[in-house]
Amino acid sequence: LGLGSNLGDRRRHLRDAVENLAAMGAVRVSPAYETEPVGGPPGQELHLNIVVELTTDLTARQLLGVCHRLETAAGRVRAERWGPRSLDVDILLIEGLEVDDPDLQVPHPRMQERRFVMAPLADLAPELVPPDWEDRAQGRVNPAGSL
Ligand code: X6L
Ligand code: MG
Ligand code: MG
Repeated sequence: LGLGSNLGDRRRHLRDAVENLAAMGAVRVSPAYETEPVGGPPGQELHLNIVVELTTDLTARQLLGVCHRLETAAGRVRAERWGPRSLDVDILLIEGLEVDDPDLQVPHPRMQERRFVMAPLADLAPELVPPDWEDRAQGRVNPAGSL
């Protein structure tokens, strides 16, 4: 899972989400990165991004529901597309599964273009990132310690 926040108490939103995910299964959490906004309207605050590995019996659909519930719990309001958000939780990869539905694509089709995804993913699961990912990813990121 890729998690990000650029509104309000970013660390708090990410920590609360990880705590809730830990009730769904075993979690491993990447270091945090402070990241330049990619896409979306100009003038946004920096994001705090992490990647979380969750070992769970949930289906992909159930997991998507959990992601949306966590966003709502963090007070996320749907305003402009790709605008500031208190919490974003995206499914990146599910071991042994591919999904290509309109509302759910796994693996996430654009994850390799985003440094804010690939940097924490490379820390957490280096076997999952291609050796040349740094050449293709966009957006500056800076290590921001652990959550
Ligand atoms: C052209 C058109 C090039 C659109 C890029 C890239 C759009 C990424 C949306 C794009 C384009 C996104 C985060 C973020 C967002 C985040 C950081 C998105 C969705 N979420 N930037 N931008 N961290 N640093 O979590 O990823 S909006
Ligand atoms: Mg996202
Ligand atoms: Mg999302």
